[in-house]
Amino acid sequence: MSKELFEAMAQSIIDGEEEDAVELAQQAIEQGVDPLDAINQGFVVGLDEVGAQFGCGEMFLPDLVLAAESMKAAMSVLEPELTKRGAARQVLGTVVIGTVEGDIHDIGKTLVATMLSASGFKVYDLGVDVSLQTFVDKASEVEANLIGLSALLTTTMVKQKTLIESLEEAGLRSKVKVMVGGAPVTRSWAEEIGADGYSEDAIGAVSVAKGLVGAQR
Ligand code: B12
Repeated sequence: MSKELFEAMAQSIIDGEEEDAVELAQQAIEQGVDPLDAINQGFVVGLDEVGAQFGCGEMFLPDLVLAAESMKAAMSVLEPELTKRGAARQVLGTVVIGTVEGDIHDIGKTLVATMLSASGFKVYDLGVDVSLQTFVDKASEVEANLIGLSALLTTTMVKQKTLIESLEEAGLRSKVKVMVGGAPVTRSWAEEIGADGYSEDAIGAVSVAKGLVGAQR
């Protein structure tokens, strides 16, 4: 049952059919499907397929845009559900998160932010194309325990490294932990740039964040 639903979800993203995506997301909630399963086993599968076809020249930018819009429409239905499921917890820590400058991909970053928030973190989501100074200033202003940096392009990953250097220069490196992620980001990159944490997905991000602030996993 869910398998067919997940396949239809993936297809709605591949076809860029926003209305179908919304309807399928609503169906998932009505049928009691875990919203995170709907995201990861349904919609993201379609987005990955679109990304792969774009990468080898079989789909083009308008296809990518339509797929992303459909994905965001589905997320707008599923995210409140994710938040509801994790509501009313003690505050585990404060996180400032955003997509680094030069990069406007926000679907994965927003999912990580939602999951952190649903798991009990106070989250300041700075959005996309965020300047390094904005991260540093906000982290300082809200006395963040953690900064989360998302980068989806090989050309913008390097900003994660620069941010860590900026924190060092500002004398803040010992006060705030840095967690990095995004499709091209790997554990070895995270280690190379001196990040404190890395995760390849949103569930992992929550457990890494808990570990970094010393909360129970
Ligand atoms: C959707 C999409 C777009 C949409 C973005 C819409 C939006 N609002 O986000 C649009 C159409 C705008 C777009 C634009 C571009 N894109 Co694009 N895009 C994608 C696509 C298909 C999916 C990305 C996505 O949302 N995935 C789903 C989410 C859930 O996954 P995720 O982002 O990886 O996030 C997960 C993890 O990485 C992790 N994570 C993410 N952030 C963080 C942060 C922390 C702290 C942690 C711990 C974890 C974590 O957890 C998340 C949840 O599980 C990818 C291909 C792909 N499969 O990745 C290409 C892709 C990233 N794009 C690509 C390119 C080239 C571009 C453009 C340059 C195209 C162009 N010629 O203009 C522009 C760049 C614009 C810019 N300056 O940023 C390339 C990048 C190639 C490279 N090596 O750098 C890719 C890989 C496609 C490809 N195969 O060529 N894109």
